[in-house]
Amino acid sequence: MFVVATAGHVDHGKSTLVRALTGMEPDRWAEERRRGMTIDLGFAWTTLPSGGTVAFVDVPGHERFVPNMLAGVGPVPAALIVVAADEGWMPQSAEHLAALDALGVAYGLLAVTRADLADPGPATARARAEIAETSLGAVPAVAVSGVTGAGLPQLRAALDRLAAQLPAPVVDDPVRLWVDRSFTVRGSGTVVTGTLGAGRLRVGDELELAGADEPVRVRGLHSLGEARPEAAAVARVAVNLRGTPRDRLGRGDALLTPGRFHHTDLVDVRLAGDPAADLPATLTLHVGSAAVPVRVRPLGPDTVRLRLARPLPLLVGDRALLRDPGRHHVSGGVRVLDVAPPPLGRRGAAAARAQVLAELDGRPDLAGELRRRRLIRAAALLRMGVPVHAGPVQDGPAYAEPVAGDWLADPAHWRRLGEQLTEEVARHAREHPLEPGMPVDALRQRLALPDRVLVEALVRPPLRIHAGRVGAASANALPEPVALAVQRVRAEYGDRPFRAPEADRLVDLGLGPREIGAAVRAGALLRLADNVVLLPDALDDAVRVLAGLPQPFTLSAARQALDTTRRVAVPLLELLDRRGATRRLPDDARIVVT
Ligand SMILES: Nc1nc2c(ncn2[C@@H]2O[C@H](COP(=O)(O)OP(=O)(O)OP(=O)(O)O)[C@@H](O)[C@H]2O)c(=O)[nH]1
Ligand SMILES: [Mg+2]
Repeated sequence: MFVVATAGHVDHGKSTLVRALTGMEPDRWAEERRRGMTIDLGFAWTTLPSGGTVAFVDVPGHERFVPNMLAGVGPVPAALIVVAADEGWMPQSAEHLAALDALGVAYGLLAVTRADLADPGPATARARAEIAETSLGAVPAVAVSGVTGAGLPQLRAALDRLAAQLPAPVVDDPVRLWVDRSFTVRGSGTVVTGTLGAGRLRVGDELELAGADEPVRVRGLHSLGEARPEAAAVARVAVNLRGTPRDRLGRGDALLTPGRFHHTDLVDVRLAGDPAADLPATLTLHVGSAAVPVRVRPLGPDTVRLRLARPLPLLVGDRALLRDPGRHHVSGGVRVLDVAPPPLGRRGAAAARAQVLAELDGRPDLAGELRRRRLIRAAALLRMGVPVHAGPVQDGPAYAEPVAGDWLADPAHWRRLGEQLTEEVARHAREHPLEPGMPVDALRQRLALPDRVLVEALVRPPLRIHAGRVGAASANALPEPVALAVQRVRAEYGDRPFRAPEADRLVDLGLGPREIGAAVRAGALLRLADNVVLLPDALDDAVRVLAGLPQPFTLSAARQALDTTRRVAVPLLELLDRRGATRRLPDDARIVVT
């Protein structure tokens, strides 16, 4: 199937032509038929001589309904421009053409209608000249009459040729179905329709709906009036949604492949059309079937920042259109450069941003995104429309290896972070010589990293992570003052290993609780109780001495054999009990366990 939208001034015969081609009535509303004027979008389809199907989105020509027209052409890549032979080029001929040009529509046909009423020559020449100046370029023209049927076979043949020119749709792409209609079907519930430009929909699919917490589920699918289990782009589709109230969605909403679109209310864009300086402060942004008021902030000569009145699922590279509804003026097309732009807080930020934007062209670029964002999750980039695993990407790596989890990093930034981490750890060691390294979370904050897995990934030998801290792999090495104090303990108590320094002696040696903790963690001292420390080899020595006693032995016998005091002997024996080296009997005597 291919989908084509009509375009052209009011009463130039668009709907008459669609009716003549398809035998279907594009004007759905009684009011439209009564007034002989299209108000909202109409839909009809027919089979072409080749056997292919063309579906029409028939748009209104009246100037009041240009927003409806834009909702119809937004998602459609081809246009049938209709000009009446007897009236020729008119204001909405021009406005519709400007809209197609702004959206970058590159495929089209000119039908000069009402050729039974006037010579189609002049209207054809003028229209072709106007169209040639736009993204559509030189288009074939067919003179027709919707009343006599003259020219219709030629028009069908021309539609077939147009269909053959269109690029093949990407059916593997994520779905972004811009809703152009929503209604309720008795017994089925909510149904929305739209033009599926890429991707594939299946009954049972879960889709994302902006602003809804829960995914919505496809209960049924129709295309060309028939129920189908699946529909692949390009197609006109009607989607029946399970359990989604009708008032939850309407024109301008989009049904999305979950996790693939970034909802944004702030975008930086490049203008094709009026210069940034000439734009009013507020305009309407039209993209897909959506129309959203925006505030415009000029940045560079052809770049602006748009603040949207409500978020839209936009991707880098999207084309949209800015229009001034008051003046009936299409300001021009825009190309989305950034869907998650940085805030412009400090002085000079806007000018700096303009420079960055001057380098961007709306083509998703992995290396450039990493350079600018420095650190970002792959999933977040994907949601902006930047392929993270697909290649080839121009001038950059086609694939980026995550540095941790699904975090991607600019290589130069990652190297700098690694250096910064080493410096922070060294500084911490200088300022807190007794601590066994810097806590991972403190490092995460110092380096302003969003996730602690990034800190962990940055730690390289000789640094290591131990017990939630980052320190030198030789973190067991004691700070110098503590090492000296331990040496003095060893010198003084080496020959009477079961004598523990008294509390005031510990103070003299400079061994406070923190220093003792450091020495114990380093394995340089053994703590039996508060302020009761021995050299670490004392345990094995004690077992040897106690094994030489008649078994079982009492506390007092042990104390004497070890040549120590109760202050040491009681906790020492308890420690040996806990380690299974001695066992305490019911009468409080002990034996050495061999
Ligand atoms: N003689 C003649 N009349 C035509 C032809 N095409 C359309 N008309 C008449 O022109 C009038 C407008 O036709 P529509 O098809 O409603 O025009 P439209 O472009 O769809 O108008 P809007 O949707 O309101 O923009 C109707 O009265 C048609 O009967 C044609 O080829 N020949
Ligand atoms: Mg019409």
